[in-house]
Amino acid sequence: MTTSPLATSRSRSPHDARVLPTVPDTAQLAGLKRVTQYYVVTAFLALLIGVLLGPLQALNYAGIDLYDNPIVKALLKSYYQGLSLHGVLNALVFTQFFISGWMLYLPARDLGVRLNLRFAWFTYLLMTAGLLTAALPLLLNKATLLYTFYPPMEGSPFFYIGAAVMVGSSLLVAGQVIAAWFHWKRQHPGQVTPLVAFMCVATWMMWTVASLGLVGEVVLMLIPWSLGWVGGVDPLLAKTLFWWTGHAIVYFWVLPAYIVWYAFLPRHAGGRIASEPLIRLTFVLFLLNSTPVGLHHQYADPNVSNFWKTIHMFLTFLVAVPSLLTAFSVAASLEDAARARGGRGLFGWMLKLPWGQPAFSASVLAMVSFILGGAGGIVNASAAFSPVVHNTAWIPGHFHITVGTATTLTFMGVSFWLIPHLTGKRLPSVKLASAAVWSWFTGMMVFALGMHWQGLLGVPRRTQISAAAQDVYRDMNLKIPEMLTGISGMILLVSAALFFYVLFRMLLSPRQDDGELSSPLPYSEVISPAGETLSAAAPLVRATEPLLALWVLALVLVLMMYGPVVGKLISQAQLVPGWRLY
Ligand code: HAS
Ligand code: CU1
Repeated sequence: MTTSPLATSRSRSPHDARVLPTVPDTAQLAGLKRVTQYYVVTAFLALLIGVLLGPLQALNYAGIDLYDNPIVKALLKSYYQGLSLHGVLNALVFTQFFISGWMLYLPARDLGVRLNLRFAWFTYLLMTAGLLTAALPLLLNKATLLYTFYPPMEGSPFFYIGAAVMVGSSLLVAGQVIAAWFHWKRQHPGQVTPLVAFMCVATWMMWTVASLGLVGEVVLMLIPWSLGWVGGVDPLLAKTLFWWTGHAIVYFWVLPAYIVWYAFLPRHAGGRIASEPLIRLTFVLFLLNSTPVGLHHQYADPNVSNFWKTIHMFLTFLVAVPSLLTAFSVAASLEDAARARGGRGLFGWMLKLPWGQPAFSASVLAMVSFILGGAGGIVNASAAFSPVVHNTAWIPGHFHITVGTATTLTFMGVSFWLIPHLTGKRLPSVKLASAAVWSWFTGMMVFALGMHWQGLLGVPRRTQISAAAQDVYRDMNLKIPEMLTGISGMILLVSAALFFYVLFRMLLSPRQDDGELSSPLPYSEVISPAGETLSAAAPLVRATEPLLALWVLALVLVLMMYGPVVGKLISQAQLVPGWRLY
């Protein structure tokens, strides 16, 4: 444990929670809070629409086809249009808007820097314009491509342009945060970057490397092709570039939740962060290793050598390590909290945790779901198991307890204190918020059980099994998992109703104060802090501080692990024309 001389001279004990630097001025703070609020509320509006479409998919996997219902038919042309909207709004739009607000606000506060708010608003408006541009063809059934938009399925150019603008705007947020960090570094030579800012900057840096594949695919291939400027597209090359981004994007979704689990959850629990140096190591491992693993989505694809598939498989196992570090580190924080409240015994201490507090239970139940989601991920990544689960219902089972719970439930829990913090409004009902959290967790766990089970029995993903192919599944003994999946859809519908009721009641209630005192950022105390001056810091802190050099290393690693694969596909590209299927 290292305590910096600076910290001692301020007579802070190493256990103290971080004291936030003073805000440059009140207008800046109010403006920053407002733009953050816009990001967060837009995110939840997307989630609202996306989530309402979920029960249709759950009922489909229960053998009940609602897509023939006249009301549904008037709104959605097909199962695939519903599924495309559900996936794009929940997985791509909700996450990106929430994260862009969350990881703009946190580092700005943590570093105490002044941001160019005009630029922040410009980025928000650009992202929203991108969203609307992509949403229009989606709603008009001109981009029914599912959220992976694999060519040669072809959609309206507006969809691809909107998607590119959205991703581009997230990179502008990344740029603004990284530039603010550079500015802070210049003004604070020899100092250790504060933990929350460190986690945000590392995540944004990871995203800039990760997003290159998708940007390349959309800008160089899909937009010119959908505009008719080129006659065809190489599906395998496009898919490979997609998964360059597509795996790492899952860490872009989950690391902002890790920030909550590491930095704020201990405070909600009444405990302390275990070790800042360890957290910094975790984020650096994610920066380096999140991206060069995407071929684990393509074990079944031709013309990608087994050599590279195997390398990506081992790198995937390696990227589970920082998640395992997180599991043990955060569990230690929770145990610390529970024992401080008088908890006893090997497991009995868990009873002392504040399970009735929704901001706490949302994060911890999200983490519990992620134990199973992560274990399932390791199964997916194993080339030997992949043929059993790939393209089956197991996969949506996996991602509803990762992005659908680990990420989403954590963000829901954050909204219970972040909205009061940003707006000075109050959470209207702890009981209803708790009910929303526990029912979301229950619904998702039941959904995951039903879908993993169906997947193991061989039921394919992305299939309207309720309509066309029932006979094929007649002898499969699907009754119980189908029933579980259907019931879970109903539980989640009730849960969503509770959550959005609480959210909108909160947003529409009158402002009580400025939120700084009634709902401050819940910084936690630290058992083993990183210290404030680099020269006095532990070797692990000094090794993780040069994020710029580590960023370059991450880029080099990705080019090494993807260069030969993409190079070969480019040199052998076979352009095929597009199809419109639905
Ligand atoms: Fe995954 C497919 C492998 C993590 C999301 N994944 C997907 C898809 C999505 C997704 C959306 O290798 C579908 C894509 C599509 O449409 O085709 N995934 C992994 C692996 C991990 C992993 C190895 N996935 C995630 C995360 C996601 C996510 C995170 C979103 C946020 N995934 C795959 C593979 C596929 C795949 C293949 C392709 C499958 C195929 O065939 O198509 C790892 O990162 C997981 C590591 C995690 C752990 C768990 C750590 C546990 C923690 C919680 C601890 C809890 C505590 C609470 C402390 C090792 C941190 C204690 C409680 C108390 C009360 C004390
Ligand atoms: Cu992946």
